[in-house]
Parts: sequence; structure tokens; C-alpha cells
Amino acid sequence: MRFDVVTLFPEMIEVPLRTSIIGRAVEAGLISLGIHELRDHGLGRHRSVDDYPYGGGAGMVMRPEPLFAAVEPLRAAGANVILLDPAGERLTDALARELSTLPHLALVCGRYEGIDERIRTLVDREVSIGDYVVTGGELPALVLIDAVARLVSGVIAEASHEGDSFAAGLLEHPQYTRPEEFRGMRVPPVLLSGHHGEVNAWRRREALRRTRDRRPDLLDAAALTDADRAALEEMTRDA
Ligand code: 4HQ
Repeated sequence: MRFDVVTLFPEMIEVPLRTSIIGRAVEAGLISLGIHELRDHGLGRHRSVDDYPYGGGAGMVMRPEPLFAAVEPLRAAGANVILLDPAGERLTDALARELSTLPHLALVCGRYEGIDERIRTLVDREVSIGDYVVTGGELPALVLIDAVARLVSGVIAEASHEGDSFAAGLLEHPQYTRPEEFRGMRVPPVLLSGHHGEVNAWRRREALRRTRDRRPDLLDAAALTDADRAALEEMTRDA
């Protein structure tokens, strides 16, 4: 899979993507990356990429010409073009999985207070990482790339994302490693029992409990079995 990123701050993109799991996937050729500095397409002697808003008001607006110049060749090369923007559709596990089936994404990172509205005609879709405001599209682009790239075959063990909390529609169950006791806190005995059936039943129950306690909205959409409903019923009676 290929990712191209159009940005005013290429170093914000470079360093995270050559680090850790994604860095290794790039080295291994599972993922390829292109980083495109928008300033290269800036206008005039100052290579300007922004200007004052028509109609007045605070803040600057990104001009369309540099963005069109940077993105059109990527579109011509077959990329699906995505603008990171708070007005976009929300990035979810389902959207990450859908995007991971595409061969080529180009991510457009904005800066300043906004973009010229005509830039939206240049993109296939707009994606938001959540209802808060960050100073530029670079961190959202990195979040999207990380969430999508880890689903590309070979980047991580397949089993690691089949069980992802959101894939199952539930939050993850609690996990423990050594030591068996830490500052008086013990690992639940069932996990030490070696009974795989009981371990799996406990994990499912604790995933249900955590989801009910922290994200009941997810529970409504999750595919629950009769056994799940019975377990939830029992928990509600007990505590
Ligand atoms: N932005 N999800 C880029 C965001 C954002 C988000 C605000 C987009 C600033 C320049 N992007 N502009 N949330 O907060 O994607």
C-alpha cells in the first residue's frame, strides 16, 4: 500500500513513520511513502500558501493553487485523496478497515484557520479524527496512516487485529503479565489455571463488563450472543 502526504511540515510526518512498527513495514516494503512539501508549490518570491479571508475576519486561509499543484499529480497517479478536516466523516475501525483495502491514499494536511472552499473539489473524501481541534492536519494524517497501515497484511500478526476491541464491537478485556503479585494486586487466578475454556469465558465477560461500564453506546451496536446477554444480566444482578 502507498501513502502520499502533502504538508507544510514534512519532518512532522517523516520521523513518526520511520519509527517502530510502521517504520519496519516501510523498510520491509509492505508500505511505501511519499512526502510532499507544499511550500515547493508556494506562490511568488515568498512561496506563499495562504492569504486573508474574503469578507474579512481573523486568521488566514490556505490558497487553492499550491494545493491543486501538489495534489493533481497524485490523483493522476491513482491515489484516493483524503483531506483531514473536523467536518469530515469520523475515523472509526470500520473506516480504517475500508481504507486499508485501497492501494493508494494521498493525505492532505491543512494549516492556518481554514482552507479555501474550492479545495474540497480536489478530494475524494474528508476524514476527522475526532471532535477537537488541532493546529494542523499532520497529526490527524499520522493517526489515520497508523490505524490503516497496521491492518495491511504482514505489518502486524493478523491475530493481533482480528481481536481488536472495535472489530469485535467491545472494549478489550483486562490483561496481565508477570509478576503474579505486584504491590498487593494479584493476577486473577483463572488466568493462571491453564483452562483455556474458562480463560476465554472470563475474557469475554470482562470485555462485556468494561464496555457496559465505560462505553455502553458500543454495547448497543455489538453482536451479542445469548450467553453474552445472560452474562450481562448476571453482572447487573451482582453489582
Ligand atoms: N483540523 N480531524 C486541520 C483538525 C482535524 C481533526 C483543524 C484539521 C486544523 C488546519 N483534522 N486544520 N479534528 O482539528 O482531522
